[in-house]
Amino acid sequence: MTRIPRTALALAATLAAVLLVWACGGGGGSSPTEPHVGPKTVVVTVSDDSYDPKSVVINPGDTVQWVLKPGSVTTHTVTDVGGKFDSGFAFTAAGMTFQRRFTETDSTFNYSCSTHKDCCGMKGSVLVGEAAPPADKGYQ
Ligand SMILES: [Cu+2]
Repeated sequence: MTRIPRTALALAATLAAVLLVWACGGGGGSSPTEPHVGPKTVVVTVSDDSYDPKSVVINPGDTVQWVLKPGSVTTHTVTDVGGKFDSGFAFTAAGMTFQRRFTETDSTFNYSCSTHKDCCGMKGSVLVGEAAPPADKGYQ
Protein backbone atom coordinates (compact mmCIF):
# COMPACT_ATOMS: atom_id res chain seq x y z
CA MET A 1 0.00 0.00 0.00
CA THR A 2 1.36 3.35 -1.01
CA ARG A 3 1.09 6.20 1.34
CA ILE A 4 0.12 9.65 0.17
CA PRO A 5 2.34 12.26 1.72
CA ARG A 6 0.63 14.45 4.28
CA THR A 7 1.57 17.61 2.35
CA ALA A 8 -0.15 16.32 -0.79
CA LEU A 9 -3.36 15.71 1.16
CA ALA A 10 -3.22 19.19 2.62
CA LEU A 11 -2.67 20.66 -0.83
CA ALA A 12 -5.62 18.75 -2.26
CA ALA A 13 -7.87 19.89 0.58
CA THR A 14 -6.84 23.51 0.08
CA LEU A 15 -7.42 23.25 -3.67
CA ALA A 16 -10.88 21.77 -3.11
CA ALA A 17 -11.79 24.56 -0.71
CA VAL A 18 -10.63 27.23 -3.15
CA LEU A 19 -12.59 25.65 -5.99
CA LEU A 20 -15.71 25.48 -3.82
CA VAL A 21 -15.48 29.18 -2.93
CA TRP A 22 -14.83 30.11 -6.56
CA ALA A 23 -17.79 28.09 -7.80
CA CYS A 24 -20.21 29.52 -5.27
CA GLY A 25 -19.10 33.07 -4.92
CA GLY A 26 -17.04 34.51 -7.68
CA GLY A 27 -18.72 33.02 -10.66
CA GLY A 28 -19.26 36.35 -12.35
CA GLY A 29 -22.50 37.33 -14.08
CA SER A 30 -24.63 40.39 -13.62
CA SER A 31 -24.37 42.43 -10.47
CA PRO A 32 -27.54 42.54 -8.39
CA THR A 33 -26.98 46.25 -7.79
CA GLU A 34 -27.22 47.05 -11.51
CA PRO A 35 -30.36 45.43 -12.88
CA HIS A 36 -30.90 45.62 -16.61
CA VAL A 37 -33.42 48.30 -17.52
CA GLY A 38 -35.05 48.07 -20.91
CA PRO A 39 -36.29 50.88 -23.14
CA LYS A 40 -38.88 53.08 -21.48
CA THR A 41 -41.65 55.44 -22.53
CA VAL A 42 -41.69 58.96 -21.15
CA VAL A 43 -45.00 60.85 -21.19
CA VAL A 44 -45.24 64.57 -21.90
CA THR A 45 -48.56 66.34 -21.37
CA VAL A 46 -49.64 68.80 -24.07
CA SER A 47 -51.89 71.63 -22.85
CA ASP A 48 -52.74 75.34 -23.43
CA ASP A 49 -49.99 76.39 -24.07
CA SER A 50 -47.15 74.28 -22.80
CA TYR A 51 -45.46 70.89 -22.67
CA ASP A 52 -45.03 69.28 -19.27
CA PRO A 53 -42.29 68.48 -18.63
CA LYS A 54 -40.87 71.04 -21.02
CA SER A 55 -37.62 69.12 -21.43
CA VAL A 56 -36.97 65.40 -21.05
CA VAL A 57 -33.73 63.43 -20.90
CA ILE A 58 -33.92 59.86 -22.20
CA ASN A 59 -31.66 57.02 -23.29
CA PRO A 60 -31.27 55.94 -26.92
CA GLY A 61 -34.10 53.54 -27.71
CA ASP A 62 -36.58 55.21 -25.38
CA THR A 63 -39.90 56.57 -26.59
CA VAL A 64 -41.50 59.91 -25.85
CA GLN A 65 -45.29 59.98 -25.90
CA TRP A 66 -47.11 63.31 -26.00
CA VAL A 67 -50.69 63.25 -24.69
CA LEU A 68 -53.31 65.99 -25.08
CA LYS A 69 -54.66 67.12 -21.72
CA PRO A 70 -58.48 67.21 -21.38
CA GLY A 71 -59.90 70.68 -21.91
CA SER A 72 -57.10 71.77 -24.24
CA VAL A 73 -57.55 73.02 -27.78
CA THR A 74 -56.97 70.48 -30.54
CA THR A 75 -54.67 72.60 -32.67
CA HIS A 76 -51.43 71.88 -30.81
CA THR A 77 -48.63 70.10 -32.62
CA VAL A 78 -45.27 68.55 -31.76
CA THR A 79 -42.98 69.77 -34.52
CA ASP A 80 -39.23 69.23 -34.56
CA VAL A 81 -37.29 72.37 -35.45
CA GLY A 82 -34.85 70.22 -37.43
CA GLY A 83 -37.63 68.53 -39.36
CA LYS A 84 -37.13 64.98 -38.03
CA PHE A 85 -40.71 64.58 -36.78
CA ASP A 86 -44.05 66.35 -36.85
CA SER A 87 -47.28 65.25 -35.22
CA GLY A 88 -49.39 67.45 -37.45
CA PHE A 89 -52.85 67.86 -35.97
CA ALA A 90 -52.82 64.48 -34.27
CA PHE A 91 -54.35 65.76 -31.03
CA THR A 92 -57.95 65.74 -32.25
CA ALA A 93 -59.39 64.93 -28.82
CA ALA A 94 -58.38 64.72 -25.17
CA GLY A 95 -56.11 61.77 -24.56
CA MET A 96 -54.96 61.54 -28.17
CA THR A 97 -51.27 60.82 -28.46
CA PHE A 98 -48.27 61.20 -30.70
CA GLN A 99 -45.12 59.27 -30.04
CA ARG A 100 -41.62 58.81 -31.38
CA ARG A 101 -38.83 56.40 -30.49
CA PHE A 102 -35.45 58.12 -30.34
CA THR A 103 -32.44 56.05 -31.42
CA GLU A 104 -30.10 58.96 -32.11
CA THR A 105 -27.35 58.81 -29.46
CA ASP A 106 -26.21 62.05 -27.84
CA SER A 107 -28.59 64.21 -29.81
CA THR A 108 -30.90 67.05 -28.83
CA PHE A 109 -34.24 67.80 -30.48
CA ASN A 110 -35.80 71.22 -30.08
CA TYR A 111 -39.48 71.15 -30.92
CA SER A 112 -42.43 73.50 -30.79
CA CYS A 113 -46.12 73.81 -31.49
CA SER A 114 -46.50 75.18 -35.00
CA THR A 115 -49.71 76.93 -33.92
CA HIS A 116 -48.51 78.49 -30.66
CA LYS A 117 -44.77 78.81 -31.06
CA ASP A 118 -44.79 82.51 -31.84
CA CYS A 119 -47.73 83.75 -29.78
CA CYS A 120 -47.17 81.67 -26.65
CA GLY A 121 -43.66 80.29 -26.68
CA MET A 122 -44.91 76.72 -26.72
CA LYS A 123 -41.56 74.98 -26.98
CA GLY A 124 -39.88 71.88 -25.61
CA SER A 125 -36.92 69.57 -26.05
CA VAL A 126 -35.82 65.95 -26.01
CA LEU A 127 -32.25 65.14 -24.98
CA VAL A 128 -31.09 61.66 -25.99
CA GLY A 129 -28.05 60.22 -24.22
CA GLU A 130 -25.77 61.50 -21.48
CA ALA A 131 -23.67 63.63 -23.84
CA ALA A 132 -26.61 65.31 -25.59
CA PRO A 133 -25.91 69.01 -26.13
CA PRO A 134 -28.08 71.48 -24.20
CA ALA A 135 -31.37 72.55 -25.77
CA ASP A 136 -31.64 75.92 -27.47
CA LYS A 137 -32.71 78.96 -25.46
CA GLY A 138 -36.46 78.94 -24.93
CA TYR A 139 -36.68 75.18 -25.46
CA GLN A 140 -35.01 74.20 -22.16
CU1 LIG B 1 -50.12 74.73 -29.35
